[in-house]
Amino acid sequence: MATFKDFRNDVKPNWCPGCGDFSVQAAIQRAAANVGLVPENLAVISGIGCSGRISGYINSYGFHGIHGRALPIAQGVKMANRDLTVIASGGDGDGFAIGMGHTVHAIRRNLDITYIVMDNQIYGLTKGQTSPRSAMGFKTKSTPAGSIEPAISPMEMALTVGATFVAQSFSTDLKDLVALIEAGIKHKGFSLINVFSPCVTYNKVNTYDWFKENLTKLSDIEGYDPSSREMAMQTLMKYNGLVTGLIYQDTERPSYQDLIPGYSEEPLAKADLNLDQAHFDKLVAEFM
Ligand SMILES: Cc1ncc(C[n+]2csc(CCOP(=O)(O)OP(=O)(O)O)c2C)c(N)n1
Ligand code: SF4
Repeated sequence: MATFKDFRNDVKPNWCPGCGDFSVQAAIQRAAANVGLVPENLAVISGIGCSGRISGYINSYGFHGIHGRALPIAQGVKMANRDLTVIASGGDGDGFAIGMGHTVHAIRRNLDITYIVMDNQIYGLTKGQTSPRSAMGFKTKSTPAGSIEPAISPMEMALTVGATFVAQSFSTDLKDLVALIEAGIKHKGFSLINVFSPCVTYNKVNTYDWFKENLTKLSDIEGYDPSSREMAMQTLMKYNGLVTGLIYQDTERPSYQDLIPGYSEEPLAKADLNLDQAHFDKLVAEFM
């Protein structure tokens, strides 16, 4: 059986000391081992950003894609090889700005993959511009007088577009984060896990202390029921999205792959795709 050490490689992360993304990397490695995966069964697909580098720091199959495009690639990987556990990952800019269209449709499509967003409320890699997760009034080089746009609420967005698994965590809550990633991997459908992962270099507002002061654990809210979409939405609105834990899970809805007529049990990646000459000629003739 693999341990989290088997998911380590020799690449030294070049994140700034103290960046929240270190814990997310460790959490993915631990969760993968805890659910019984081996590196050959896991694919980590990422977009572009500091957070996007994560796919290079985990010993598994990996693909460092292009900005905002982790999800189309991850869905393609899962469709071609349903035997792989697929984790897509990236920053809040990657998933909720340039990649938002993909995020919305991947959520409602409900393919069996786990999407982990490292949400630092800023663009880290490009040296600190406002992201769609930055609060109104947030000052950066791109909004020197303060942002005049309200922040997007990704958890509420996910609930409105038909999500079947919505969770949120804080990078220092390693135990909770590992448990949520495990639950996301086991969920039969699309799981979205938004992780508050502070950028210590450029975001001087949403710091570790700020999150500690402002986050509420759902496990501390009496009677919270993650099977109730209504309660999930009300709670998110009440706490301005600043809750951690399993927000919502629908265990009934089948995944995309379970619904496609004729979708083969045999992964496309393992199928013999060679065409003999007669079939090839027939195909060409059809298009002539
Ligand atoms: C098509 C495209 N547009 C813009 C960029 C520039 N760019 C690279 S990363 C990034 C945003 C990074 O922020 P985020 O996704 O939140 O990740 P972080 O670096 O904060 O982890 C941008 C705008 C790019 N690489 N490609
Ligand atoms: S710039 Fe921010 S997000 Fe990027 S590695 Fe440094 S602390 Fe992390």
